[in-house]
Amino acid sequence: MRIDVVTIFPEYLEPLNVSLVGKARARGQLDVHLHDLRSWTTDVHRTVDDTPYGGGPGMVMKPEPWGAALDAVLAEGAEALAADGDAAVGDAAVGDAADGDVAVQVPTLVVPTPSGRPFTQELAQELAGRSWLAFAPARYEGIDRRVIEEAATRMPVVEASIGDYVLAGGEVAVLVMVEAIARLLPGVLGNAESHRDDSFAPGAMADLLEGPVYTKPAEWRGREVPEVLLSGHHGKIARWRREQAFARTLAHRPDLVARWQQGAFDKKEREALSVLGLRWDEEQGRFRTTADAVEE
Ligand code: JBQ
Repeated sequence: MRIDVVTIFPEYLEPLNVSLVGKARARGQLDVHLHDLRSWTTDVHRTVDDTPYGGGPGMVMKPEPWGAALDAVLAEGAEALAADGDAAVGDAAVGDAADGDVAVQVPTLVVPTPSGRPFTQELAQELAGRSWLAFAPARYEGIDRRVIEEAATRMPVVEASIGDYVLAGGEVAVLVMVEAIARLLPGVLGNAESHRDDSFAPGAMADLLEGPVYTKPAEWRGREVPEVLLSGHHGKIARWRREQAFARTLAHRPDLVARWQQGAFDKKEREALSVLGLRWDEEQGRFRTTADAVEE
């Protein structure tokens, strides 16, 4: 996968050289290119922002540097990927190739913004299936809207948010997204790790947080590892872990509990849910807690 990032703080993306993403780069599974947005400014002050039309606080990123940057990234990346002979597995271009019968590749443009769609595991999986991503993290109050609109006529654009809190800019959101995407690429995760049990991965563990984990020693500062984990009884261990996961999800993410369907649980699990105060409400089609009943 090729990844381009255009930013006014390329040094903020240094962590991409480290750990899982860094190793994937070193192995050639990930080809990351960082670009300084200011290299596409034309004034002596290298200005990238200006005051918002209509008034209001803060500054808005000017369209011209972003337009020139995206033009350059598109041209550079398309040339590199064509030279690689990668075109056959590329993403669909929004138009036809101008020359020859090989489609010109375009990236999927990912714009981190608090007003984007939620960046979920599902979106990470979708983006992990593309061969080329370009990220456009903004500082200040965001990028002039016309940049996004024009880009969308030339390539797929995804505006996404990593969560409901305020960041100073999109660079950290890029780090989050790239890590979530990179670990899904074939061969990036080692054998020891796997996607199977990820809390949010579709499949067995979907909508369920993972419970507590323990390692040696069996006693530490007077605290013992739960006995069941030392029992060697695999059935009991699996059930205990599932019950812990239920309790933790109820405590931290009642919104996930609201998505649970009764049919997903066997008799013993329903009993465990009942012990946690979770009862199936036939009329509402969802689990209700004792607290729900008190609210009404
Ligand atoms: C976010 F994606 C961005 C970009 C800039 C600021 C942000 N703040 C909160 N959540 O995902 C975000």
